[in-house]
Amino acid sequence: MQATHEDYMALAINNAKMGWGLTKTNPMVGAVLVKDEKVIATGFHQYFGGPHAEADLFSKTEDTEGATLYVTMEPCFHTNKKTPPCTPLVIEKKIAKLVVGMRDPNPETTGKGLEQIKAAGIEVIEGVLEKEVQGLNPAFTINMNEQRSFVHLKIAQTQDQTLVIPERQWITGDEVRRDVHWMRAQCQAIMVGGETFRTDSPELTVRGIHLLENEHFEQPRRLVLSRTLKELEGFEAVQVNDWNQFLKDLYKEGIGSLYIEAGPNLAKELIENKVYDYLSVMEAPFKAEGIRLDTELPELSEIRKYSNGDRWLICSQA
Ligand code: AOF
Ligand code: ZN
Repeated sequence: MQATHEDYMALAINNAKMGWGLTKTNPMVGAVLVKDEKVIATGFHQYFGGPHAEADLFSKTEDTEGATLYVTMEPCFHTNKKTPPCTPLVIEKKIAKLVVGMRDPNPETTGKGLEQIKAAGIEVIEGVLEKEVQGLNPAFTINMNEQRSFVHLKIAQTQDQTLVIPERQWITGDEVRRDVHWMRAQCQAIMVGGETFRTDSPELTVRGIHLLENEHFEQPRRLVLSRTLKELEGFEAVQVNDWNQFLKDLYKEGIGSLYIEAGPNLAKELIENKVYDYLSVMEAPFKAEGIRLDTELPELSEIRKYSNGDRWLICSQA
């Protein structure tokens, strides 16, 4: 059976994900080159400041004439940046067809890359697996459209919404903990409230995943929301009066994505004021006495299950 555009785009998405935790405020992008129904080469944006997916791919093959290039996102057009634009490169390689999942939300490129590629006589197909491709980089899209940091809010709870069990730091099991470290790695800053900081003494570092061995990986900044704490070795105490302004300021400092691990008070404030773009509720399969979340969870869009009975309840605002 012949592979479809969707099949190759799915492969490009898998390639894009290899840049997880390494592209920082740049999007994860993957590419696949196909000729005579064979995959000739693949590529991805490997790290912030490094070659783009297209440049990575074309560095691996000369056999490009007449081929079809699949890229998760429109090739970049603008030049005032760290690496050369991909649009002229794509044209120079004499491919016959370009298939993209989405346009680049960066207004410096949006639509312009595709226009120039079409003008060069290359057939362009857009919107293949668009929803999946959009899901790769929700933070980048928010950054571009709203010039603010994206917020991934995480809470951990029991089935009866207890967020704090006395004398116990982790509510959920090892598999969730590993995923939490991958989530932390995806952000440029991790935040907790002062209360959680005092009771849990969290390290707020990425640990125990192989990404740490990559020379391009950098630990996120560690922020503690507190009006009283001041000197904190390795942590930054921050105060927030206006969340929207705070997120804009963070973005200016190079934080495209903020991961907030909230306790009961902070979670209530953020949920009730809708200060999150993506909410992950990590839920353990039991009930317990302790401090509960004193507000309703928003409607959930997806539920994933772990082998020990833990569940990952996801709510996306977008
Ligand atoms: C692509 N392919 O793999 C990526 C793209 O500073 P630079 O040179 O790394 O450029 C960053 C911009 O390039 C980013 O804002 C976005 O518009 C685009 N990202 N484009 O063709 C890629 N990562
Ligand atoms: Zn590019």
